[in-house]
Amino acid sequence: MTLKLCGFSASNYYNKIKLQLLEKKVVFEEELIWTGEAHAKLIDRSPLGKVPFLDTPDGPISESMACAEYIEASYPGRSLLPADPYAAAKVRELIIYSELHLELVARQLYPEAFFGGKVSDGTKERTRQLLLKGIAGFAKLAKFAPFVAGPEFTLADCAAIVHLPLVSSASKIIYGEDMLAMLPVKDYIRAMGERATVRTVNADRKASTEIMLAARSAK
Ligand SMILES: N[C@@H](CCC(=O)N[C@@H](CS)C(=O)NCC(=O)O)C(=O)O
Repeated sequence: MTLKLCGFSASNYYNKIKLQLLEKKVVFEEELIWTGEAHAKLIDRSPLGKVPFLDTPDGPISESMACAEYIEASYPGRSLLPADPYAAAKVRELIIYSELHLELVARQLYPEAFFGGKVSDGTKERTRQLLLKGIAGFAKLAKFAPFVAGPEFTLADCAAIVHLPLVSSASKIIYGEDMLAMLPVKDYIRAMGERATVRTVNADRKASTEIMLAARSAK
């Protein structure tokens, strides 16, 4: 059975795994599943109803970090995690910072920033404080030399490439200021955007985002 990546290409977490698979040249299929889809299609395979999830010969795996670790262990070819335990821990640390302390925090702003909704002033202020803290921490760890964890492309890049632009644009839209502007994120994203794998992910993301926004406005 061919490994199957399930979800939709507008999702940053889906794209983190898609980028990993493309970079490693793993043969995989994609199954288009929107969140909120029929119970059996989604919840039975991803109990919190989130994407991405993988369909593997052994069964489904949800949560992108668990998916990423499974892929690294099952398809050793080109490793996106350093062999050295400390270096590998530093890659995992960066992923946690970019997700738990940046993206997940900025996500509070998405309803207003991207989907025409409204976010309360209280949420905006609390989110701003958490982002200031998260970004200061991330800034201490991120190398951008030229990759986010140092001289090699790693799983931390798969995460940074998909998450950082969302944090930048959400903060710009809501606070009138790109809160990542003091980091070389723009140059990094531009350079990463030249990789064939990132071009593929971005092209699919744009097409999927248009479909998602059209479906939302038709509701
Ligand atoms: N911690 C999860 C986050 C995944 C996530 O939030 N996915 C979004 C799409 S980008 C989703 O499925 N949202 C629907 C929901 O939360 O119900 C992971 O790493 O896989």
